[in-house]
Amino acid sequence: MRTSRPGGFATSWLLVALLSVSHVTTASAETGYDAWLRYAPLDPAARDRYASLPRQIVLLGESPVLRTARDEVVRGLTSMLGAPVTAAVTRGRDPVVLLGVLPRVRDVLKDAAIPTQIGADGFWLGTLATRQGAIVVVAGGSERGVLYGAFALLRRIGAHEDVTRLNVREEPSAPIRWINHWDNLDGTIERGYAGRSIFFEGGRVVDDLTRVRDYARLLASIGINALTINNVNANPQVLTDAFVPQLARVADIIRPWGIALSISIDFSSPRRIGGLDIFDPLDSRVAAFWQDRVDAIYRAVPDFAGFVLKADSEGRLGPSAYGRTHADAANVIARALAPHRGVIFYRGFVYDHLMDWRNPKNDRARAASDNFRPLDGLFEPNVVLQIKHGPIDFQVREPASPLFGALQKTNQAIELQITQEYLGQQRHVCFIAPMWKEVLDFDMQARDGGTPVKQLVTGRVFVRSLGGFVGVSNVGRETNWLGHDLAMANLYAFGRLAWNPDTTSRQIAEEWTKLTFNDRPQVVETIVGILLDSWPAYERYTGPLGAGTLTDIIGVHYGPGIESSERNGWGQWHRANGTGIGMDRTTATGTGFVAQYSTPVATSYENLATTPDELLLFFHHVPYSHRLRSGKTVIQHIYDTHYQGAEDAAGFVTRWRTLAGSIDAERHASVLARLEYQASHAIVWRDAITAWFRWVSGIPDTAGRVGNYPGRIEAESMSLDRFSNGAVIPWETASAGLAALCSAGGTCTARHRYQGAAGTYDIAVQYFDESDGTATFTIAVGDRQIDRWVADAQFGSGAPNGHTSTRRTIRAVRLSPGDEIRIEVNATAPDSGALDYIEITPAR
Ligand code: GCV
Repeated sequence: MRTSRPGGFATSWLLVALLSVSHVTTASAETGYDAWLRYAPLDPAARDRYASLPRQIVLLGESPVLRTARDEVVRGLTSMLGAPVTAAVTRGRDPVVLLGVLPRVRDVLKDAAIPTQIGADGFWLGTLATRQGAIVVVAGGSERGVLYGAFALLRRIGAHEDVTRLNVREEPSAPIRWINHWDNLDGTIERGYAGRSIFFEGGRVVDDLTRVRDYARLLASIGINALTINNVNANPQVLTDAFVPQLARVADIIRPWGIALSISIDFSSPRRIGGLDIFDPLDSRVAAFWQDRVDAIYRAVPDFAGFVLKADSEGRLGPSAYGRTHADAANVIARALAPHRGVIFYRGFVYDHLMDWRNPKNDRARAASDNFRPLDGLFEPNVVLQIKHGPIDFQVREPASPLFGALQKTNQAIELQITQEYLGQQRHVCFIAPMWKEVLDFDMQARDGGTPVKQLVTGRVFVRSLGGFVGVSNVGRETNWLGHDLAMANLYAFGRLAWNPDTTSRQIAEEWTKLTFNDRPQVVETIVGILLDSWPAYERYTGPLGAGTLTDIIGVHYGPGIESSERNGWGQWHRANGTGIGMDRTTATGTGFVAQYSTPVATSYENLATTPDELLLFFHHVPYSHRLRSGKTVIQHIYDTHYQGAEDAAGFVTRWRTLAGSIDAERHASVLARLEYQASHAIVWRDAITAWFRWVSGIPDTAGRVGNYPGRIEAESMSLDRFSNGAVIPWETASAGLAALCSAGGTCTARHRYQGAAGTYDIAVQYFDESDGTATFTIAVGDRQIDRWVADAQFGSGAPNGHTSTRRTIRAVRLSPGDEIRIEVNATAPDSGALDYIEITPAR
């Protein structure tokens, strides 16, 4: 503890003038909108611990960011302490919370034990004894630092930590802590799963930017300092004179939160909106175009942060159109930005999506290093290479991209995906921090002495001044931002890891849970437990041993679709065939990808014996009989983990149920609904993958589960009226590959005469909830209707398949031999109201 000498120091402040800033707390339903910034009123016991906390907030200096910091402290303390906290312009006899940038604070508190230096965006929180009592100081290395310090103070109180003896100095790990959005100007979001864009609608920035302001507040609280608001598959209109004033509106809203605006650009803009017939980066007219557009933006947005550019990737035009390099492309724009201190993020996600899949030497994983390693040292100082964390594309498990270790003279930032494109799209809980940590902590051995990815991307290893973290967030207009309340832990984790990548996943999960829900031990233990178990569970029932997420990779990337990755140019191949599975990426016999790592890392991945099991199939093609370290064969591992994963998902429901009454009813119910859905979709994954591998390998499950489903009655074997049997594509996503389709519309009926023992059963109805219409399902036992529901969810597909396969379970149904179970489906075309099976199991 460091406090000032007893007796305190002299102060010339006499007057206390209360400003109008004060906040009144009102109780409201928990919607998730405030996320971790709820500032829930402390219970009386906790409140007593903060009795000595000053109730007056004094701000040194004046600016939008500083005012934001002060107002946030007023708001947070008022709400948590349940007593008025006020902003004062000067200090009187009472203790205060004092906020300001370091030089101002040191000026005022002469002789106090305050650090002499704080890095940019850093802060110091201290408690100092003065003649007026203990004051709390929030000193920032910059105005942003003051804001971050304010949030840090509130976070500590929100988590019920002691603030009576503060002496904490924090600095962010890196200057780049950016969020990207893949929002389109028409209001849609590419890979967004929580409604339409909060930024755009109908080709324009939305009129009401309230949500943007509130989002900026959330981001500021976790240290984010720039926001790219439009899709990397960019619309060139963002650069037009008509659009720039709209950008300025967004910039004005987020600026008080210390967040600078950025946009994604289209490399062919000179031709598409610039009146040129060319976009060659070495053409002087093209350079002039970029300078003109950049200058126009800075006139409207003086603190504009810069651009993000996706070029020569997935059909986007780039420098290859003119035989130029990525450095040529980045540099022409970088030079336009440099006078304004702007930066350009050039995406390392460049690959050929039309690759010849028949060539065993072809490998998408090689692309980033093949493209960019030769250019190291050729980029302007304000270019940052933005590199996805793995060499493919946000799969459930990938090794760290070798490019992190290969660039010594180029700024780099790691791109992490918060939106759960390949991780259950926020319908499944999947806390990604542990996955990110594995990559961040991975030692690339780029030179002696340990070079984990986190130190490479922050610029520490090769002494780069620019570096850091970019997160693809894609929040939408759903009230709780990401659709699933628990998914917000990922946004929070991104910011906390960008601030300090040494923080553990558990620390982040605990902190987030306390702030988002409450700090009752049972609540914290349960939610943290679910969060930490969620990525391993998701991995178990989706993609094994580094083979990738076995989803429909050319579609919506959601449900299972095992062969979709094969025999096409997208390069997400797992090469599963009748005898084995995995990509041979070795130097000796494979694509040579492993050689892109430093020698010690490459040596370990080159050899089967030293490759970790969890990445085995990323690096090697092995027979299904290959034995893992666990002693299990690969095929049995696939069967076992898929059953285990589905059980884990079912366990999340049970665990979450225990929280009834311990957290608010609103979020308890909404998360429960998502977890129940997840548990049922995990069964779809389990069955699809195990059935497919059973078929392709010809090797049975030693536990006898695969292909053997007690209590299951296939729809196509029921007595059908107006239904017709149809093949489901891919076949493994329907039980026995078939479903009963109600394609003609109207009411279709499926009947089954129950012949089992009398008793109480759960009846699961497996059906397909297509996005192209609605279907109403009614189930009856005899003349007793036991359930009715409308299938109108949006899973991004209008066909029966692994995305749309959905389960409804009717619990505790009395059945007697001879009972007729009848399902009626009323479908509106083109929805086919498809039914897969029912499953009758003893009631749980
Ligand atoms: C924005 C993947 C996604 C695309 C995304 C692309 C990218 O391929 O599926 O939707 O495009 O990555 O990161 O550019």
